[in-house]
Amino acid sequence: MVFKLFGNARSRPTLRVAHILKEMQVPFEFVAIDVQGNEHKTAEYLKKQPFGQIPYIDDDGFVLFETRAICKYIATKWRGQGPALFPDPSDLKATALFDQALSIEYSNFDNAAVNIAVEKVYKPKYLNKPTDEALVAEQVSKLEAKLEGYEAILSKQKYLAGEYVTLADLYHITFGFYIVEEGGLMLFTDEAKYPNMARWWKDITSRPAWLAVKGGL
Ligand SMILES: N[C@@H](CCC(=O)N[C@@H](CS)C(=O)NCC(=O)O)C(=O)O
Repeated sequence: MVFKLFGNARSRPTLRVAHILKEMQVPFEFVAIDVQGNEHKTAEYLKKQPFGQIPYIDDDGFVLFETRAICKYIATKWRGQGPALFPDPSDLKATALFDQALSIEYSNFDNAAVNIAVEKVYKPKYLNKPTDEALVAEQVSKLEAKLEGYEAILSKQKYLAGEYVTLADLYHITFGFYIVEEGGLMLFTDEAKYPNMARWWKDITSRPAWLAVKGGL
């Protein structure tokens, strides 16, 4: 049975999974969930995703939610078909550095990036609600306080876990893209301030697999 991705055609978490499917060259069927009609809050849907969020996947009856877990599953199952997006698990130190990079994204980037994306893009564009500029300023300074750390790492190596791109780098695209391309904020694309982060951002966002899905499914 074909791999199914249930979500929304323009939702960033859905596109995170679609991106990794493209990276790993996995054919899939996209199944649209009626988010406007609250399909993701129905009893039927909650059996698949108990938190009422999109996306989830069904791989021949195997149901999984949480995008980071889904992406790791895809990158593991089809390892060898596409780029190796995480180190060989038998390499203890490379795996530890990969876990560190994953934690960097989740601890230092995700929360502020989601909040900025919601305020700058999601509310005005999709909910017809005004942006809370004070909240944006607070979240931007929270994120900016972390960018020197990124710059320090990326001045010594090409990617967050070392010399090869991993899932940890690619997870940043999900909400980083909203901030930069739709929200119009420079932050980590400012070449004068963060030359290595800007170089890294350009690299990860020009991958053909991302370009294939970034406009939606
Ligand atoms: N941690 C989840 C986050 C998914 C997520 O934020 N989904 C949003 C769509 S952009 C959602 O379903 N929001 C509806 C809600 O939380 O009620 C993941 O990575 O899968």
